[in-house]
Amino acid sequence: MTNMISLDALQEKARVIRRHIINMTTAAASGHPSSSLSATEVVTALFFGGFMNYDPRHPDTPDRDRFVLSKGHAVPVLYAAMAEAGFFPVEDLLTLRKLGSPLEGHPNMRRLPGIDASTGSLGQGLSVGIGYALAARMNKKPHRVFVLIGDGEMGEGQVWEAIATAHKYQLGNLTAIIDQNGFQQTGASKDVLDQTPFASKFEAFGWKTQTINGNDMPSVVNALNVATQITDGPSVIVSQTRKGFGIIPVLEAENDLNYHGKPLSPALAEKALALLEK
Ligand SMILES: Cc1ncc(C[n+]2csc(CCOP(=O)(O)OP(=O)(O)O)c2C)c(N)n1
Ligand SMILES: [Mg+2]
Repeated sequence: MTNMISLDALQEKARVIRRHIINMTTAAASGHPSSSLSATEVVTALFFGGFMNYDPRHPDTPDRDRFVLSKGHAVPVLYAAMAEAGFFPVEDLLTLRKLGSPLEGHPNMRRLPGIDASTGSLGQGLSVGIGYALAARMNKKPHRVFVLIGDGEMGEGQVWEAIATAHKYQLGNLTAIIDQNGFQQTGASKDVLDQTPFASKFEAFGWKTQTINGNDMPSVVNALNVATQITDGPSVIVSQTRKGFGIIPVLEAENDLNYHGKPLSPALAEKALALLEK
């Protein structure tokens, strides 16, 4: 496995990744920092906790594990992890959303080596993951597929078709993670379309489930340990998080705990970075 580091180092890496997220979205004056921050422990553990096989020098190696960021708007967290992993220079993070940069506002697999799926149109990532998982089985390859989905995104009907399909094919090489941060674009997920509890619904579709505090690194590492041991069918981690985790006091002061699709102003970014120092 690539890049397996200790729990303390993982927590420190998550802090570094949060700083990148703030810096790159503020520099771009655009993007989705709060959606990226809720998923930071999960993405950090996947890339640096020894759960994913990848080679930044050979990003297309066929035996790599696949990561599909279905909630593609949260791509700053993925770019930050990829830069830290050595896929491209950390300085390039500041080209986010700039004309000509491969670091587009949503992941584009045709522009940036190491991106496994072009996403941004919500609802499609689990279907892509199923394709990868079926291909691995047909090719007799042992790699795993991880798909990160938003809780608002779960309102897309295609996701539920994919959930049924993954069970039909008993895809033991597929792990889904729901980033249940409680918000989506227009408000609280429970007000827009309450689909909780997620776990019992997945169970009814034949999946194995775990529900965890997804901003607690030890819980995330433990859940990924369990999930990657499962080989007889698909499993999901319902990762209960907070949007903007790490800089919540800043969002509270702005009276907007969702803060969807808004970068921090340079002044607010300074406050956020100070919070992340502590
Ligand atoms: C098919 C589709 N419809 C609408 C959008 C616009 N959109 C971008 S982010 C978002 C909210 C997503 O909420 P959630 O999945 O909970 O992600 P979060 O930002 O909370 O992590 C929406 C509706 C989109 N990208 N794709
Ligand atoms: Mg959400």
